[in-house]
Amino acid sequence: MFNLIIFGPPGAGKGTQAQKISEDFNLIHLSTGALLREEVSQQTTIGKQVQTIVAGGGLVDDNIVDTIVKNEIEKNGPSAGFVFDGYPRNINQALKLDTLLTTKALPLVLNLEVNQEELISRLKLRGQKLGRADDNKTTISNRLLIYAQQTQPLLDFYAEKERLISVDGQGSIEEVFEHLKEQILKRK
Ligand code: B4P
Repeated sequence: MFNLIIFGPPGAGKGTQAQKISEDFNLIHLSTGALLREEVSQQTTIGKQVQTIVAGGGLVDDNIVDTIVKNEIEKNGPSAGFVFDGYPRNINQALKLDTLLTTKALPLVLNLEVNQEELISRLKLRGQKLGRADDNKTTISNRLLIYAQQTQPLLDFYAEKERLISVDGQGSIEEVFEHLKEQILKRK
């Protein structure tokens, strides 16, 4: 079994593509954003703790997110392969993930490249359609800024380890998926 990280700024299509990849390659889709939103909607102890941060587009504390990911990996047993979506988002999380996967193949990183105008327009559209608390103008700017400061530097981290593949994320959902699939099959 193998592992993948789907990487990119907010609105790049991570969740969309991770879903399709997980179905096609029989991997488990692990979205930290979705898991955090679930904690919030259930109003668990963690959910109450993180709801303001998630709604404002800030990064949730590493210990909370790392624990959620660790639990999901353990829950699914040693033979499961994952598509990590939205994780890691900073260098500490990236180092943590590699330690959590010591007995598994270290994930290849698929980076979706999408220009800023397109990102903003996709997120605004989703805000209008689904009403997600963090898809509004102010929060979108905050998320893009945090991405640039804390998450984007991981591209160098993975490139140095020769684990990074960048793909144009600007075609249709199907076109982007075909490009990703081609890259995965080359390395599988
Ligand atoms: P996420 O859920 O990861 O939010 P996201 O970055 O917006 O990605 P998402 O997967 O939802 O959107 P996508 O690009 O697929 O995180 C939410 C929040 O949770 C964070 O702000 C943070 O507070 C917290 N969090 C999560 N992980 C964390 C971590 N590791 N550490 C700390 N905090 C964490 O899609 C966007 C839109 O584009 C969709 O509407 C989609 O339909 C559309 N789209 C996709 N592909 C398209 C295409 N090819 N063409 C046109 N539209 C497309």
